Amino acid sequence: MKAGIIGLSSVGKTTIFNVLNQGKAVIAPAGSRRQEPNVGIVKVPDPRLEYLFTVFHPEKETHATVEFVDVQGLVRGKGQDLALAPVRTVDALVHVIRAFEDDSVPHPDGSIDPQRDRQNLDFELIVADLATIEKRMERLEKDLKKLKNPALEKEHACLIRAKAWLESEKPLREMEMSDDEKKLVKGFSFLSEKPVIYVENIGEDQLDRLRHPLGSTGLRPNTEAAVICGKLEAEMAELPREEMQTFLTDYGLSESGAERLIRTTYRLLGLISFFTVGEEECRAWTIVRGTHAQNAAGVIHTDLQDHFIRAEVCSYDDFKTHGSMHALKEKGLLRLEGKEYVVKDGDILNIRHGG
Ligand SMILES: Nc1nc2c(ncn2[C@@H]2O[C@H](COP(=O)(O)OP(=O)(O)O)[C@@H](O)[C@H]2O)c(=O)[nH]1
Ligand SMILES: [Mg+2]
Repeated sequence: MKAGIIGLSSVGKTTIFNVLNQGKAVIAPAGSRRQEPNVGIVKVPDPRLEYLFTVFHPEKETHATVEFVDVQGLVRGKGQDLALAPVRTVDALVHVIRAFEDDSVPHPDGSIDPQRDRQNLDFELIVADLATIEKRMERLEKDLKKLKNPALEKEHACLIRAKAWLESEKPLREMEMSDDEKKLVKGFSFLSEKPVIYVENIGEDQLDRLRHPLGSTGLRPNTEAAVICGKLEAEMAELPREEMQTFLTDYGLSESGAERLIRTTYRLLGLISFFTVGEEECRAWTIVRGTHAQNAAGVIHTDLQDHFIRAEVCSYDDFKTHGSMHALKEKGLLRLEGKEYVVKDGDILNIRHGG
């Protein structure tokens, strides 16, 4: 699962990408344009998994991951095809919006206005999608003149609806669609259809906003919001773990902005984790919410899916309360579930198979 970081230039995209990666992608000097996107695989922080490591002391500790892609800045109204191409393939957008004041970092529109920038970029996505639709409709209408084909007619009707929606300046992520339409639309990789996290990059003089997390009220469908201070996070990422903890506590925060952002992205993508445990490896596996046990087994190995018999399941909370698999078994809290069982976030699974 991949998330693409987008936004105007010099809003802090690469700074935030680096913080997420605890890595060192090149920060282009303000105003320059770099072509290749930075790509990073980021561990999803999970205190539950950390606890399991302390119980099992496994040889291998494996977190779930999300991939982040950092593309070059977008320029308003300049035909975004080039800049947006790497973003077509991502599953969600992380839209970084500048809220920090800093005279040494120029803003393309001359002033700091997060609301305006957010609307402008949303508008760019809508325009890019309209261009995609118009191109396809031209072709489609030619073909339909030659041959009446029910599949093409259906596509045409769907695109007409999507076009009208976009023309009313609404993103496709807010349009209700039938399953058929969803499938059709998927093939176009529309930008305004992707779920989005709006990330406000605040200045060090606005840190009190971190202590007032945004609720989900007022959020549009398929969106999340987060506040982060790129500069502070970059400084924090340099600190050893314990010092970082003290630092956070001093600010009255329970986790870093980077951790919060990664977890928010994971949630927005509709992802949850289940665990496998043992002395060899403790691991978090990623599945889409609603996945059945047999398919979840397939994420570990196709053999486990093919020869699936039962899943031995307990919840993380039960495990934590009782402290060992043995105790759970005695209490009857270790369940045997069939292939249709819907795996829950935090389930600990042991796949019984006949392979
Ligand atoms: N004052 C301040 N400067 C920042 C912050 N985040 C990024 N910058 C600076 O803004 C400039 C552009 O940052 P960069 O991450 O390259 O932006 P990008 O073009 O969106 O990738 C750099 O000089 C950063 O040091 C912040 O939170 N506060
Ligand atoms: Mg950059």
